[in-house]
Amino acid sequence: MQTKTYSISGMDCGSCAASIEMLLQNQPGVKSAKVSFENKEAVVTFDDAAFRFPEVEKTIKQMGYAIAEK
Ligand SMILES: [Cu+2]
Repeated sequence: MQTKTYSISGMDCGSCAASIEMLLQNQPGVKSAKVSFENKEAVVTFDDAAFRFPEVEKTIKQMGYAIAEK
């Protein structure tokens, strides 16, 4: 299990943050996810064996946002 902070771009309100947070929480291997609109970042705790960052990145891009490793 590990926790990483990612930067998120493209959010323009708190509900953007809430929808990204929900999406992250539903990804394979994710134990918890917290997205902050103010800080433009996401803190994600996940199981390395199951978490697939490239997939997550693709899904978030399809929603109109971008996520990047810090
Ligand atoms: Cu929004």
